Amino acid sequence: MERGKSQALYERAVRVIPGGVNSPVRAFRAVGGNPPFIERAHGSRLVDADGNEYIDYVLSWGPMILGHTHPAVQQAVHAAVDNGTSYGAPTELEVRLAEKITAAAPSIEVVRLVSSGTEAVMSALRLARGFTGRDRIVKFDGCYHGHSDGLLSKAGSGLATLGIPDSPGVPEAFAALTLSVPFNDLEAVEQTFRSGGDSIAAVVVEPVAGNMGCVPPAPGFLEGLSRITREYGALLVFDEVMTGFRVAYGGAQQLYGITPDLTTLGKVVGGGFPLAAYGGRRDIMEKIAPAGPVYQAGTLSGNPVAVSAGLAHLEILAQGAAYTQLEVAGARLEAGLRGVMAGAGLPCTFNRVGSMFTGFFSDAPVRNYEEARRSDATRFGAYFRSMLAHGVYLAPSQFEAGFLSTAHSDDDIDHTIEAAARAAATL
Ligand code: KE4
Repeated sequence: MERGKSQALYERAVRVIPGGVNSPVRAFRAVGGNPPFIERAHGSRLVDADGNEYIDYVLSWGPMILGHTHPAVQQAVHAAVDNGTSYGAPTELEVRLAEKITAAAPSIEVVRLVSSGTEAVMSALRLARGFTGRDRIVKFDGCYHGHSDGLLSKAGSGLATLGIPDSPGVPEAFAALTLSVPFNDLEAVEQTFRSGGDSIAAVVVEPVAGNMGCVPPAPGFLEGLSRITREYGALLVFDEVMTGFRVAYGGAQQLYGITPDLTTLGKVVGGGFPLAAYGGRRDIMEKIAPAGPVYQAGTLSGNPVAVSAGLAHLEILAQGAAYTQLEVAGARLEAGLRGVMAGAGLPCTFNRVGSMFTGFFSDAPVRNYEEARRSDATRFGAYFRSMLAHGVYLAPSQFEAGFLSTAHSDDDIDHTIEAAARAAATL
């Protein structure tokens, strides 16, 4: 596979961009080699600067659920751009998207649009503290909620990928306000609340974890979080930046029948543009300025081009057929990959919820971060490099989720399974 142009671009990039990338996981540090520089994408495919084509299971880390350059999304964006790209003033488009979001997830009575998942979660937790008058937050080891200061302790995603336990630059005073406990461990949550529940503003959770690799909630886990937070007067915040409009049109809260107090959204809702959101109970959200005293703002919040892309995504996803198609494709991919690893005698635990998934090189269940860390990340690196060489672009970390889109064909999946068989023979 020719890689000369990507390599030359990488050597230029590292001189002017930290690590040559604008987000750490893109650097391939955990899997070895330097990343291909992508030039264009279409449907299920990426094409790099050297003309190599890949079946894309990263999909911009989740947003591109309809595949790249979906005609309806492209048309909506082109039309929006022709009307101007940013006004810094309210538009009908934002009202329409807010109405779609609140219709999709009944727990979201009022919603504020922002520009990134980090901003959505940071704002939701400031609101939870402002609403409850309490300071502490409970999160879960291996869950990642963006890079705001208080949330980088024992986080997943890039910190897990790079093996960074926490980040320098976060004042101890901030970190001390975040308590992190094992995912799927209700007893640990109970114990944390018993020892100080009246100072806890909120529990923030990825209802299906994606940032330690895909780890579904254990039966009763989410219900337990709802009970405990209610009992102690804390808020339950579902970080659905990854799962929102991904695992179901109404997100994980629809799939598991749980009503959080606040929800954050991102990725799919932005249709591939910098758009995210946070929302929830009206009595809580109306504490947000200018309706209330909790301040949050953003120059490009509700940007008309981004909102147009999000609306185009949701108009198609609301029809429902996409989720049936994604479940069938996910099951086909899972069965194929499980068969390959079993046939090669390789330990493999495969976690999947709909069209988000992770194959762990582990012979034990993966139900939390500690168990995820037992996976053979070195073997994953070799697998990743072999798959890439055979035109399959996986998430470049054992501790990330992969995604399918409605543009992935049966042939794409069959090619992926064949590539996995070739890779498995070398592991
Ligand atoms: P952003 O600020 O990257 O838009 O969203 C942060 C975020 C918040 N919550 C959840 C559940 C998330 O998964 C994310 C971002 N996810 C990572 C990938 N696991 C984005 C990829 C990256 O960091 O480059």
